[in-house]
Amino acid sequence: MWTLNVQVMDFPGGKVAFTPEIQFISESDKERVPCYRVLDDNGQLITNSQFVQVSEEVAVKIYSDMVTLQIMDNIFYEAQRQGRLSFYATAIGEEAINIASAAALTPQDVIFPQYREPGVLLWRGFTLQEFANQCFGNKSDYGKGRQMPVHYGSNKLNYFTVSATIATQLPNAVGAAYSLKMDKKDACAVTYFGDGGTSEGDFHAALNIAAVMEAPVLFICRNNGWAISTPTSDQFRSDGVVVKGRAYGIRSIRVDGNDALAMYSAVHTAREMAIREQRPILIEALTYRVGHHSTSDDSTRYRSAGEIEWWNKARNPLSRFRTWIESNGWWSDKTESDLRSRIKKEMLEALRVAEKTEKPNLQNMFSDVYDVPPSNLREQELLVRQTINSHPQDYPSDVPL
Ligand SMILES: Cc1ncc(C[n+]2csc(CCOP(=O)(O)OP(=O)(O)O)c2C)c(N)n1
Ligand SMILES: [Mg+2]
Repeated sequence: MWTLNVQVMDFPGGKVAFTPEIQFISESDKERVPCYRVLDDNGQLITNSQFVQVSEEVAVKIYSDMVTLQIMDNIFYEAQRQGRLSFYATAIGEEAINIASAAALTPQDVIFPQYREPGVLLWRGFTLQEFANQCFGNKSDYGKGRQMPVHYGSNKLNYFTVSATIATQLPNAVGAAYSLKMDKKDACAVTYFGDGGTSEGDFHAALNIAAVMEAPVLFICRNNGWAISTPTSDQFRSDGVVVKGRAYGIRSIRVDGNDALAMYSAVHTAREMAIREQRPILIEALTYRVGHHSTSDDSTRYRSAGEIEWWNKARNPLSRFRTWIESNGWWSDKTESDLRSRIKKEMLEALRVAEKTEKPNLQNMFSDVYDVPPSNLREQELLVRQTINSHPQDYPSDVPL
């Protein structure tokens, strides 16, 4: 406890009381910030929990989209293992964060994603065919095959294209939020990032400028315990991410990211506050990356298979939410098996179509940045064409020249 002197220093930043004690602010509170949840591990509603009611229609769509995302991930992952895709990253274990947060937003809210939130696009209506086209980089891919798989984007769905450079989307989101503020729009910007992203300077710069400019932006951190092989204990010494909000003057909440109902309620409430009060909000969603970081990683090299399995079984976001919708009479074994077989069929068909669709013309590698291509780009294009001509066997035959 501080002994405060009534005397104050009238400092440019406001009035500050004096104290005669040498007392440092503690590096941590005695107790960790609690985690908001609505459903317990078994999917039972916790008595007296506060939550935003969801209609049957929304609840069923949340669950169906979580299942769809899981099936899409499993099929794309296997396709990569068969050598049909160059790369893939699953969102397994993080389906509730993906889908329930998206459900709490409106289509006018502008999304600035990392790479593990394809569920937000799925919720907004991106089709399995559109996902497959991007992963195969074919001529129907909006990115014209210029990005790695899972780097989706959609103008129509207000979803900025994924950028692989960690945390660069955060300052962009604040700029977009400030623009929405100036235009007095009934919308906010929403940016997603991982625990690893909080170690980037961009995270801190973005939080600070958002607070100062009172920008309506939601910072949604998926704290899944790992940044590739780096555990959070090597990432920060604070009580996770949630406490960093206060240092920048940002209202913050910690949520059980595997509880779809809690995620929905927290994001819904945060969105209303962000727009009504014109302020940023930080949400730390605690979860676990059940999949490998990507297909370039084998996570059993740095964590036990037992730990992964425990999270997959005991903390599964799908089974928890399913128990709740079933208890409301909104779901059954029959709807589950119908949905799974329909989505699996649709996914395999989307994969088949995307794979046999022609690739974008080689020329697209050099266009769209400059009105008139500079000489170095023209030289590079010439060099590529000459090399292909002299070594045609080393280049894919399905890329039109
Ligand atoms: C600026 C930058 N540094 C390093 C990398 C390499 N990298 C790709 S993903 C990743 C880990 C990110 O972890 P986190 O933000 O926790 O997200 P998660 O993969 O857990 O969803 C790193 C270090 C990168 N893409 N960009
Ligand atoms: Mg992480």
